[in-house]
Amino acid sequence: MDLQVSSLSVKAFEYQSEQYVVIHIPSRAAATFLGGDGVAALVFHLCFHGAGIAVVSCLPLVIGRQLFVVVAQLFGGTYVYRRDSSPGSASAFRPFQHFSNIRKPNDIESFTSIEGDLYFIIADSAKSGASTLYRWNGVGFYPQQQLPRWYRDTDAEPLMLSGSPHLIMSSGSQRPLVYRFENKRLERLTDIPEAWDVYAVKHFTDAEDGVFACLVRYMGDSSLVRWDGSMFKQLQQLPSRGSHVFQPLFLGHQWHALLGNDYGFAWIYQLEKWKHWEVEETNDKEGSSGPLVPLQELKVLEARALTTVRVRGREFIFVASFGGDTVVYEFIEKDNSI
Ligand SMILES: [Ca+2]
Repeated sequence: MDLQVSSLSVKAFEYQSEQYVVIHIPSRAAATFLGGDGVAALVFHLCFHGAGIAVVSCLPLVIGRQLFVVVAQLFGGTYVYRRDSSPGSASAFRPFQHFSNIRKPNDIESFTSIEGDLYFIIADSAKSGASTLYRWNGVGFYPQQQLPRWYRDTDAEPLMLSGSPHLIMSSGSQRPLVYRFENKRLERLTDIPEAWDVYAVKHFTDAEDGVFACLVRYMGDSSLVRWDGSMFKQLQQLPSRGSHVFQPLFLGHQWHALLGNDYGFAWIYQLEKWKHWEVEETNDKEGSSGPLVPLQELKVLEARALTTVRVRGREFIFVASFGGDTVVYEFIEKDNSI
């Protein structure tokens, strides 16, 4: 299915037991929500306030029966919208809060603390900007912590390590940093070695094999790393000049990863299961191969994000494309490998 619009991001979420997808469409200055009865039913639009604004990222947040959307803009600050659920305005979102301290937002992510509190963080990629963490206090969202200035953070990635919340921040100025979240604060734990100029990080957790992360670099190679209990170790590098997205997804019974390319089409890789994940240090780069093996080319230009949705046992992949149309694929597992 071709949605016939370019988009910068797609995110799936569940709201009142229904699957939704929010699609950020820059040309319409709007986010479209798909959901309800089947994948293609258009449910509601969120039109942003102000003319000529550049929306960078939008994140849906479900708190109880309330639905919020955090919208980060290049100009005019960050807005939190709340869905108005009163009768007669079922499709309306209204401005709820406004934050003006983020100079150049690049990403928004949310996570829940061990105590059950909801947080979201906005990565600030401005030269003198500071990424800021906000906390839901039951009434509204309030700034909780600022990360150091001058890091030029491009991406945040919340994840669980050893049973507690952590956050990886990738930055234009240094290697990605791993923070541990405890006592309502992010504390710097370690960095990811061998990784410079990482644009974004996406992790996945396998019940048997542990925590992995895909690190995408726009210049140079992207890499797959694995958490060994105290640090992330590199497993594989993939040539990725021109990539903004390297994102894991679970399809069928296996982990996969999509690597986008601003100069061409995207590729889906499949993760092989290894008996041992400890990689020997070797200088022999020629012929070295990793657990991600190419599976299929997807004809999506300038892929920027993807999300998977399961509807009645069927699996769909939404791929956001900046240069072409947003495409929905259905995953069909083959009995025999290709
Ligand atoms: Ca992110």
